[in-house]
Amino acid sequence: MKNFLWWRDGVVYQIYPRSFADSSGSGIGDLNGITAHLDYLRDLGIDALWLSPINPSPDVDFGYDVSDYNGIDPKFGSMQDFERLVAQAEKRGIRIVMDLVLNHTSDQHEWFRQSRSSRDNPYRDWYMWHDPDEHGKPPNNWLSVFGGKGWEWDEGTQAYYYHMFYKEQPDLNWRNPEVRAAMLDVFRFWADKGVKGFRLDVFNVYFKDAQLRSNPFGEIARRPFDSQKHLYDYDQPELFGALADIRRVLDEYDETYAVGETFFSTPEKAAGYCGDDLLHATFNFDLLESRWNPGRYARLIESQYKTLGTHKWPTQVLNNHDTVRSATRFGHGEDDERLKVAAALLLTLRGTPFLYYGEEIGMRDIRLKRGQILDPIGKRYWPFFVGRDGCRAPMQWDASANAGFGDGQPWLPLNPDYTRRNVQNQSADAKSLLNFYKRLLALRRASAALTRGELTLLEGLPRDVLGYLRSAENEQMLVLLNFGDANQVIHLQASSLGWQVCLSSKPRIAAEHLAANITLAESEALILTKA
Ligand code: TEU
Repeated sequence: MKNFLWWRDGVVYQIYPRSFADSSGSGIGDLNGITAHLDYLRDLGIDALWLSPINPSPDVDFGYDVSDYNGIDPKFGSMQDFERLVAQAEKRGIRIVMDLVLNHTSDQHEWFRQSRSSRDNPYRDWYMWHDPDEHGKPPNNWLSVFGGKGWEWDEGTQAYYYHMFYKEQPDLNWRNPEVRAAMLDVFRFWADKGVKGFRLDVFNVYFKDAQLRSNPFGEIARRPFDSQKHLYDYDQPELFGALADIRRVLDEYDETYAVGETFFSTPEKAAGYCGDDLLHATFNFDLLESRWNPGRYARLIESQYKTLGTHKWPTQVLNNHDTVRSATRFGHGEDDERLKVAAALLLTLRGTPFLYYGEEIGMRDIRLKRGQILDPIGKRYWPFFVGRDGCRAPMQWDASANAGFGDGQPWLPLNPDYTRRNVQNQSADAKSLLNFYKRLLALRRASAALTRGELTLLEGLPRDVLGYLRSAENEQMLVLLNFGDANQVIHLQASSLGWQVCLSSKPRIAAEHLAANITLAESEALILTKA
């Protein structure tokens, strides 16, 4: 395809490094494990790998508590291993996207150790410290997302510090110019190593209200954090300046991209953070949060288009490391037919698709007993919320011991279905979900319409069917997705005759010409092209 721009036309694959492949026998996945599977990823047809954090971390939040931004955690390997991964990936046309967690550090980061050591330490103002009021209370009512108050008392210096997540994840003070400068250096450090993209963890939380005003209360919610209206602890106007600084650094490099994880924001605000001098894109979790309902998807697609306009580029996500897997949400027992429909949706909408490891083989969540839960929010909120371990189980490569993940006892239990559901079995089965993903990815890669084309929703389809047209540069693709469990007849209008089959999740002859009436099988994903 002409003018291929990787972050617009390509597909990103998220790896949770602990869980992908373990080359050392430690039970924890590592960088050399990823490098060993690069041919698999190339053959799958992806363009970039987003690695969940690989910086040194005490793992209170499994890597999302960073203790050194310019290092590699030894459990994942060395800097040489990382450089080899970047080089080997590049040879296969795969870019590396780093996950930068810049809202907070670990409490073990040297900056925070210094900061808490005394009130006059040069790093003191790098974090959000505040004196107690006359009753010994913190300055406002802000809460931690992960439970309890946002302010933690520090005995040593007799002051509070703020943490939006765990108390071991103190928030940086982005109003301090030294902090901002240090953060820009983190981007430069990794971009100099050949990293082509950055996923910014909860970037819209970097700035909090300068006056530290209390949030008003909203509706009662099970999780206390959700019962406040978050007017003051995120989405503050100063953020725009910081994003512009980040973008200026990225623009010093070639095709270097940033996608922000907008945390509990509105689609309008998320769109507002994208632009030629801001972020390239922000995540949209519409698909991930939506029910299995074509009407609902149609409305989401429409509203995405409306909020982003034609210039800002969407993202599409069905899975990530924080959410119950789509296969668990939509899968019919062992059946993967619905997952093929979901895959076709993800990979034919306008926007950059993000896959999550194991999605391509329909990995289901693992179920843990209470005592096996490792995610601290699962421990804290069980049984209302069991945490995020379920979607983080080891990748299922084959039917051998430990599913081919590695020689050591894996850090989380395997899904026992790995003896049947694995990469090796699905590679050998022409009808598998994995092979459907591969065909979709190959089709998408060759098609300007499916990547950067305009999207028009089709009207008047049966209730269970979602259909849309993608068109670009004299190429037209028609996507018909049957979400239901019964056949559906689609009447194409005379003007739209002349379509032929490009790809289907059901047995059909490629290039078969279709009549005015098309019968879609139950859970069929059908992609047609204008003959
Ligand atoms: O996630 C933001 C976040 O806190 C939610 O997605 C959260 O997981 C969900 O609300 C559960 O209730 C990012 C990371 O993706 C997540 O893994 C980190 O734990 C978090 O930030 C803190 O860095």
